[in-house]
Amino acid sequence: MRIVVLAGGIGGARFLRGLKRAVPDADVTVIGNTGDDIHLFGLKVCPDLDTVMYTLGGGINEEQGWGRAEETFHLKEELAAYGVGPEWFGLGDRDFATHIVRTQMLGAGYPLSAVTEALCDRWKPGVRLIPMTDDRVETHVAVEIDGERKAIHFQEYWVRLRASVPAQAVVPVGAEQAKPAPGVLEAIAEADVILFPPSNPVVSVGTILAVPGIREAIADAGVPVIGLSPIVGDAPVRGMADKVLAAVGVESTAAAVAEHYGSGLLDGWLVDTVDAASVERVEAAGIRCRAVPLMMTDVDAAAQMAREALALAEEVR
Ligand code: GDP
Ligand code: FO1
Ligand code: CA
Repeated sequence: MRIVVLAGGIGGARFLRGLKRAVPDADVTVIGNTGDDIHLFGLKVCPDLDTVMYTLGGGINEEQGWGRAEETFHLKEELAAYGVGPEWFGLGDRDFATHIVRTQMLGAGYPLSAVTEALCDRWKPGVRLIPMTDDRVETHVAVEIDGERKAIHFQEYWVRLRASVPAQAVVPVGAEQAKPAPGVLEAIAEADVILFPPSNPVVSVGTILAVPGIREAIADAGVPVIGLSPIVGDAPVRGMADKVLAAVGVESTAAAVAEHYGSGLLDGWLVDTVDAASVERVEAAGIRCRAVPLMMTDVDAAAQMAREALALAEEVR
């Protein structure tokens, strides 16, 4: 079975680990979000690609959900001693090596997709991980600070400000001109099923869908497209997805997120059992819906979610 998954960072990565356990023989292609990417200290950092790569490759800091296990921060401390920041972004020593290798390869002329493949040669994530595009896309968030409206990098909004000010708009800068990376449209066209894991609908899945051609390819693939809600009990399970959902005028409920994707894209949607009352509303929007446990408390729980998603795919096929 060929499965395509559109993934952000932590939510996507933990779901993928479950999917691999549920269907070890499946051929899984992951289209990764690169809108969170940031240049720091002259290095290109790709948080969501790395989160997927480290999580599936066994190198992730489990508690944190991002960054490397057994990490140290000597380099960051030395940079800070020179007054070189930003101090608010925690790049560890082990993680730095990934960004150095990536930046070196990009500088030598390799596209990000080829670089990602090379990094995965080490981590062996067991999936084919492709960035959504080789072109530069950077998510910016419009905020008002001290009466002044400005656009800041998504990481500054998320990590430095902890989404503490309202997001007035979320803009994937460069997306309109971006082309899907090699293999993205082919994987979608050849998929037997397409999954939206419980990733952020705006700044993860939404950014991937903003690359011209990807949304259309999914809608035209003619195979079941099944999503899992990242919103449980009217709030994100972790993070601040409610803040960016508000920016696009979507309430933080499992049903509203399904309607936001819409029946033109989604064939099926899983909500958590605590949101069972919203099944009717989602089905009224033309999307088949089931309520099942959606908390990824461990890999087995995530695997069971993957099985439910694949079962729903068979129901709508
Ligand atoms: P990020 O890039 O690290 O923010 O990760 P993603 O975009 O892939 O996923 C973020 C989303 O995952 C958040 O909106 C969370 O609500 C959601 N999430 C995290 N853990 C769980 C879980 O156990 N169950 C569900 N249903 N959603 C989760
Ligand atoms: N998230 C944080 O909340 N604080 C950090 O200092 C931080 C550093 C960081 C470094 C590398 C990396 O790959 C990810 C990192 N993240 C950090 C997570 C990540 O930037 C965000 O959680 C996601 O991009 C939000 O979607
Ligand atoms: Ca992310």
